[in-house]
Amino acid sequence: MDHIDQAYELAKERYAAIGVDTEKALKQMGRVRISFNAWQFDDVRGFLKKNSAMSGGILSTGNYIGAATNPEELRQDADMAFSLIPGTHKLSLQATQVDTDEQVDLDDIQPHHYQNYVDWAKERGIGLDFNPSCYSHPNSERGFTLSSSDRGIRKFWIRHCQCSSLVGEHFGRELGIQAVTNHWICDGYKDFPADQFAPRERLKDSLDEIFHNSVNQKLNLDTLESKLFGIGVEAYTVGSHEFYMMYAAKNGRSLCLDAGHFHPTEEVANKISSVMIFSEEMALHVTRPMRWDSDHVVSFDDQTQAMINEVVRGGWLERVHIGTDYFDGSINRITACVTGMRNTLKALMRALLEPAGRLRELEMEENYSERLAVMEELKTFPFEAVWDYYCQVKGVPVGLDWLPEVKRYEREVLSYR
Ligand code: RNT
Ligand code: ZN
Repeated sequence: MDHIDQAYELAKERYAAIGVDTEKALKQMGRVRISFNAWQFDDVRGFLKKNSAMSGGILSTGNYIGAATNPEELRQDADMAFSLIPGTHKLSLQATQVDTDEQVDLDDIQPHHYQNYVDWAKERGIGLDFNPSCYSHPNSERGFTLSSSDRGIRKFWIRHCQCSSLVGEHFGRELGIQAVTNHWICDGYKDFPADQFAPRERLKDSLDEIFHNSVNQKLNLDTLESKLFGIGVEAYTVGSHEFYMMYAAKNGRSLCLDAGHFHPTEEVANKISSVMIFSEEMALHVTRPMRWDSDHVVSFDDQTQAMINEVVRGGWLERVHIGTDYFDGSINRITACVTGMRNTLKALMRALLEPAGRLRELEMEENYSERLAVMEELKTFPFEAVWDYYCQVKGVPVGLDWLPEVKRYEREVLSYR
């Protein structure tokens, strides 16, 4: 027995003593797919046109070598990164990451423009998610897309979102893994508006049109992502949390909660149960907001842990679609992917190792003293031995052993781009 097995056996006993079955947790772990945001690999640029300027409040900063400049490079990077992450996951694509020689604009994207990704994913058992890209385009330059006062612009983005859901549906059907198509728009005002109502009314009408002939939600779940503020839209964002919450409730749609899209002291973890009482499914964007919606690489931090804990405690691993959403161009982008994904999975591992039943009993008995004591003690339980063992069983490097692989890839591949 090597030391990883030994450490695992000891940890298994420690957990068994508080009523936690580590073997069961490992099995559950293996069934969960986390959706990685492909836009970490290309700095949210996409492949529609060369050197397009970024607008719409999302911007990846930094100029570390090796950003993916075409779909092949992107898939190569994803292959590299996924080989260092335990389990089989999903890749979430932006509409701008088209893979075609055809001249195509966003209002005319078709499933076949993404077929190479489907073939790639199928071979590997990977799932695919999709995102309309309502930003960095001449039709978003004036700051409004689905809520624009210009009927032509609105129409363009309505068609884009309709096409996007169809691409998602194609992914779901082809891969046999439900896709999530997440709709987010950048619309808003830098300074205080005189009319907060009209843009929201237009957004509502646009959404009604998009979902009029809704795609099969079992194949593709459409989610709506709110936001509080962004660069250039500090005063007013059309698609606010309240707006989408009401829209989703009234129309039977699903929400996506992004950890960076609320007041910095608000806790997204605290919102999940409220949504899940009324909604069959929802999505999460796991990210790290530093002082604002900065989209830093996911850290193994309290906010992430709290969100994942909620999903596990509620028993919603099948109904809450967990995805990452961050972009950092100042470091090796493979390192960014692996670190953020492994951190999300560590949080999942730790959440699955909670003595959930016991904690709930204590709560029912109003024994809050013991609840606190147990929760605090758990923080130093040997979860890491179970995690290491999981990595070993899944055939990926344990601990920091994945770093030399990324260095080699940087030397042999990224440095030639
Ligand atoms: C932006 C949203 C959205 C984007 C991606 C690129 O604030 O979080 O999810 O990050 O669509
Ligand atoms: Zn997001």
